[in-house]
Amino acid sequence: MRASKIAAAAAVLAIATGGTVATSAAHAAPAARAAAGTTLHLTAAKNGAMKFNTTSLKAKAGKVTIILSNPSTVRHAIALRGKGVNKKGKVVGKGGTSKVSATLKKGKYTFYCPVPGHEAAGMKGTLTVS
Ligand SMILES: [Cu+2]
Repeated sequence: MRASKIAAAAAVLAIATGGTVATSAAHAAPAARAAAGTTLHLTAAKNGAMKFNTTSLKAKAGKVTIILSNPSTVRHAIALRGKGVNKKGKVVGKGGTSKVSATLKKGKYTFYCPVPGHEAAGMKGTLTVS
C-alpha cells in the first residue's frame, strides 16, 4: 500500500517535472524490480504426508524468497541449498509459515524440509533459476 503510493507520487513528480526526470525514472525501474526479487509460495501436505504441493519451482536470478505454509499437524520448515547456498527457515507447526531468502545466480537448487527424515521421505524439489 505505502510503496504503491510512493510509486504513484514519483510518477506524478516525473510527469510534472518533464522529460529529464521521466528518463531517469525509466532507468530506475528495472533496478527496483530486481531488488524486490521473486517470492514463491509453497504448501505442505495437509494430511501430514511428507510432501510439498509441488516439486518444481522457477525464479529469475536475484533475490528469491520461498514461503512455506504449513496446514498440517506435522512440524515442517523450508530450506534451500545448492551452488554455495545453504539456508534454513524456522520449523513451524500447524498454521505457521517458514521463510527462506537468498540471492541466487542462474542454476538449479534444491528446496527441502530440514526436519530430520522429511527430505528423504519426499519433501524436496528443484528450484530452477534463469
Ligand atoms: Cu517436514
